[in-house]
Amino acid sequence: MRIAFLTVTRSCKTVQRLHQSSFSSVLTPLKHQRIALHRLSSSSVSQDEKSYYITTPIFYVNASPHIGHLYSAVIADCLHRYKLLQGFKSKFATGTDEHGLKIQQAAEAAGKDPLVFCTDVSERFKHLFSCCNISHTDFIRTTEQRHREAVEHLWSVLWNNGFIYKGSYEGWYSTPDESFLTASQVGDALDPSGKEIKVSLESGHKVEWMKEENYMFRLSAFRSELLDWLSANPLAVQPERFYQDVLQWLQEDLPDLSVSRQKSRLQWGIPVPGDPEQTIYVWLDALVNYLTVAGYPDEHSQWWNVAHHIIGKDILKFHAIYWPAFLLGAGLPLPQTIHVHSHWTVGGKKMSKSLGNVVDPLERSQMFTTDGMRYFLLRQGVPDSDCDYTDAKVMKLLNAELADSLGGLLNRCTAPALNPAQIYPHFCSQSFPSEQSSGQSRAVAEDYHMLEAVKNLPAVVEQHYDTLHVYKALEAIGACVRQTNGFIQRHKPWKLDRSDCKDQRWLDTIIHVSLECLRVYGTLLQPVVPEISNKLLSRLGVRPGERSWAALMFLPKHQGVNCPFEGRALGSNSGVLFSRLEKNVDKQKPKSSKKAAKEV
Ligand code: ME8
Repeated sequence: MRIAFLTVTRSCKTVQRLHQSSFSSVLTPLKHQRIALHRLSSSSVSQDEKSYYITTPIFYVNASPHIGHLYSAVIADCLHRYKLLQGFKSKFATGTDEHGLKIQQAAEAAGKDPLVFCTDVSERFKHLFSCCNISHTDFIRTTEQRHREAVEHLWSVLWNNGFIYKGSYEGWYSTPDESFLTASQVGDALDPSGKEIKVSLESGHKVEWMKEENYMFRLSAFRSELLDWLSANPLAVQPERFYQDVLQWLQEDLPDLSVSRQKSRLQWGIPVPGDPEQTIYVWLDALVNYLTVAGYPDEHSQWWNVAHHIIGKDILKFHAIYWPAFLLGAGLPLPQTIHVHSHWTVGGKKMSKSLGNVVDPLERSQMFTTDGMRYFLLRQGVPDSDCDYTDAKVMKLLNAELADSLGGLLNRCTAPALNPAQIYPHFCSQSFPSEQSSGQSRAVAEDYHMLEAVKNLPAVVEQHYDTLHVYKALEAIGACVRQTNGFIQRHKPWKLDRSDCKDQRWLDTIIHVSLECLRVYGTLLQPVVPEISNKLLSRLGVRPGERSWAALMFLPKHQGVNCPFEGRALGSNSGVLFSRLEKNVDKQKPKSSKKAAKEV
């Protein structure tokens, strides 16, 4: 790659909006200014610690959404709902990435006007997200005017700060990745017709040689600041293995980055302010979406200071190197966390149209229910490593954990045979004293272990939700659900003699404790399966204002505190919690839970 430095004077439309003087090459004072700003941003987090801003990547509109896209959205939605339950003010943004060569070519191939083409696919993403209860507070499209203004503004700040210069780029470009590559990132391959081609070693996509005059960003100037940022913030990129990847990349060549294309090649994008012959590089354009939603260039700090990105591993370099460098160049704070997740494969292979193995998330949500699909993705998806999708796995998991285990537990506690009055029964401290003792106690050591596990569960789940190891949170909840089922199984309340008042008190106590467990599970599961949790909590008679994290005190009677639910009527029965799925699931009628049918 060869970079020529040319001197350019130009006018910028948005420059007048800035109250900053223009720097050209004064990197050292700027570095201090930027680090000071970053410190300021870190300290301002504590001033406004009850705000949280979550983003997903904005998705390309060259093809319909697949389960990978839904996965990112579901992770973000789970985090957003969790923060709201904790009392945060949470902003949650997703959207579509609509500019660039890839979209221009896709619209051309479809014979459509690019904006019409983008609107059509963007609507498919919106529809999917609304069907899957993705509760985003903003859906951004990069073709919107508010975004164009934000991009133009950021460009002008970078220009004024001396980080963009006019030069020329010669090197490899991958249109499917919209990415520039160095020689070491490119390898040889054969296309389907046997022709020799060059491909990106990372994505496997075909690359082309390009040589163009365009604008360059001084990425090379930011290596040490990026390293400083990472070493001062070891949790900035999570999980750890991806943090290590970024550190590794920063040891390698970090050439300046081309940030525009000639208009003759790329028309579908935002023109460079003051130079309509150049179009802004789609990744610079796309990354700014996070600022646009935060309100940039107007007041944006309330949200921008508490930004957390969720991304797939494929776009880590753009988010953990280019994006922080752009932000540092513009004197803006860096994101708090970049949460990275791995990929879904299908049949052990990358999803692709040519292999015909793309899984349609809308169709699967209809087959397995929205909550079923959400639960599967979050229960089976592991951020650190790729996971393989099959319909059989979905059915097996949902039947075992939602229909049998959780649904079975609810059925047992609410079945008229055990709970004829349909209430949250009274707890008897003699039958189940807070300390394990002999006397009239009917509880055994395992029962106390279960109580301990459920009491600690909110803290365990909180820690896993915070680090987005949702599968571990669900694993912990699942283990407790099994323990509660074991508790009922052990004491067989259906065998108790209800004409004996001691037996009746013990029966009520078993049901009370089990309902208390279910209340905790229902509350903790809200971010993952909002509909099932709502059904569960409503059936228990837990009111909307009683479902927050703050209301999670488990078994208050054991702590000498009054239980507000005791004696309260259960909510109405609106059917099984989760219907068992059968083979040919879409053709089957729902069936009730196995355990419920067998044991109660
Ligand atoms: O890269 N498994 O958009 P994109 C899990 N527009 N997640 C997957 C996945 C898979 N197999 N495939 C995709 C772009 N994803 C840019 C982003 S952001 C400023 C611009 C998810 O449509 C994952 O989050 O190719 C990945 O990073 C994203 O979709 C890429 O979506």
